[in-house]
Amino acid sequence: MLFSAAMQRSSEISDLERPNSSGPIQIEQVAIRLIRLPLVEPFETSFGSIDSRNIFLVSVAANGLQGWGEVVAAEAPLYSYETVDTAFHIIRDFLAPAMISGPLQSLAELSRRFARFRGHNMAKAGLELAFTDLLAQANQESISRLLRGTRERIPVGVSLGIQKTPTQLLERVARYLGLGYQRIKLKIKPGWDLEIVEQVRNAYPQILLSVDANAAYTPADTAHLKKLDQFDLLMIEQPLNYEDLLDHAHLQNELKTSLCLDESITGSPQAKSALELNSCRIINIKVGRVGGYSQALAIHDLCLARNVPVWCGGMLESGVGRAHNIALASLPGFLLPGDISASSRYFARDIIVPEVKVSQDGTVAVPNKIGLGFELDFDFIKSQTETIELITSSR
Ligand code: OSB
Ligand code: MG
Repeated sequence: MLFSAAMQRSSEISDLERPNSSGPIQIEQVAIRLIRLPLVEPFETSFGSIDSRNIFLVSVAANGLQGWGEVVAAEAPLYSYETVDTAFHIIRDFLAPAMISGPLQSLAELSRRFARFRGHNMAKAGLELAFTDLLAQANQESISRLLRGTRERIPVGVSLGIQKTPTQLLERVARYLGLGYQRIKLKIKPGWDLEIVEQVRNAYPQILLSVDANAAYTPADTAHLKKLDQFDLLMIEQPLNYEDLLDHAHLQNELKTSLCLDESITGSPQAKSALELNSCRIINIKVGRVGGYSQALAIHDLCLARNVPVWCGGMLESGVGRAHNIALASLPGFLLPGDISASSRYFARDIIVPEVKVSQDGTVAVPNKIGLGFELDFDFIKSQTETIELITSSR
């Protein structure tokens, strides 16, 4: 079944090359908007804690349509070297001028135009997402449909940050299981790992449980990490450094539990290397980390062809980024629950209407409306806006 899905996709792989059915699109304006959204509770990982999200929105305008995307960079270069400020600079000074420099025939043409600029995937992805929303609107279809998504509902999980006490963590696990979430992911770091995983596993012997270390361990911790094997985890996400594919391969060789890579996979060449080296058995796909839909689809297709399950990661996105993640996760290779939680898990109020809801069976509906499939709450966006910058074609 997986195989036939892969075959079916491979004939459609050139979809991104397919000229826009509505003809070439000349982007007239790129708008950058920074807004501040407080988190309902602080989110702590092995690299630090945040209590609000500086949300970076981009919109692109052409022929009376406006497409929206989100740049997932954080304020500090901890998860990635990119930051809100570097992405602002790269978009304003390089990517947006390239984007408006001439008409675009396809999404593939946009990603080729960006490819000569090295790195800065989150900045590139924001504009690719916005362009994809605009293309979907021009074609009068949903983003999921444009990407050849096959699912009407997607399974979801929740990522639980490091807490002050194990009791607080267990309270949150109970709360999200009660809301229907299909998988619990625990953030771990040295000192917050074996004991808390053991407590959660003992309380819930049957649930899908995984851990994410955000690169907090080294190969010297191999014996320690092997102790996680006893907890029947779905996966251990990114235990080692983001550049150490070889060390991950050695670790995977020592472990029963599947490794999943997040930070290490910055594009399809890295995914290919990781799979050839056996650095992991599962891949977390984030459009921001890999530079947009073109790379995300390439990784998806590569994994589907090799029977490697993928799932959609998250970056505490606002509704705009979340809507794009939902569209991506509707593709057939997304076999595991994504980090796509309800809006209310992150924010008291989201910037889209309706907000994203998780149903009691732990799934989220893939909208079939045109474009993003959600309305933007412009009044709320305006009230939270801290910075706006417009880049307009000079011709
Ligand atoms: O490593 O997956 C990660 C959030 C910010 C940065 C990195 C990660 C995360 C999460 C949360 O785990 C995922 C989400 O719910 O958006
Ligand atoms: Mg991760």
